[in-house]
Amino acid sequence: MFLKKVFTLIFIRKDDEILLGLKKRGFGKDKWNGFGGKLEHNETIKEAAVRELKEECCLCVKITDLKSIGHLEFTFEGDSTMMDVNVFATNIFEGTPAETEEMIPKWYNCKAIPFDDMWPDDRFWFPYMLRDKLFYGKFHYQGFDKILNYKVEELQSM
Ligand code: 6U4
Ligand code: NA
Ligand code: NA
Repeated sequence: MFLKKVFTLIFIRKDDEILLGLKKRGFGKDKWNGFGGKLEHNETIKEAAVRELKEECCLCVKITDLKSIGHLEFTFEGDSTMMDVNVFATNIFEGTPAETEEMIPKWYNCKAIPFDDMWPDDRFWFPYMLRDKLFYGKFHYQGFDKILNYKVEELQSM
């Protein structure tokens, strides 16, 4: 049995660009990724996604503009925790991305995603997101660099 921990992950899209952030500390340090984190007490998943985006790169989005686009599950050899990651996207936002204590934001062209400096699983599910397909992915890691086994599939609905 796994102990499930819920996380959010949000991607901001603008024309042919996507906003990524370089994590400055903690889990996933020095990797480019979307913005997100754990839920706080009494918070819904979408409320957490909006809060984390604001905290991590100073952008504001409305809950009603968030689209659920994917679901990811991560497990690690020798660890009974399952990271349950709810992925969201929107192209409606207010503000200009700014560096914070946690992240350095940067717009990337969708054809030039820096996969070598991201979580290894990202290259398997980003293509679904970039083609506007809903997806489910499940990855079992050894350490944080090696994927022992995985499954990714397109979903018809979330
Ligand atoms: P604190 O304790 O406040 O620093 P918090 O911001 O709540 O942490 P954090 O940053 O640890 O949470 O959350 C991890 C973030 O990384 C979430 O947005 C989910 C995302 N994430 C975790 N594993 C991932 C993976 N293998 N691939 C990926 N994103 C992942 O693309
Ligand atoms: Na975070
Ligand atoms: Na956070």
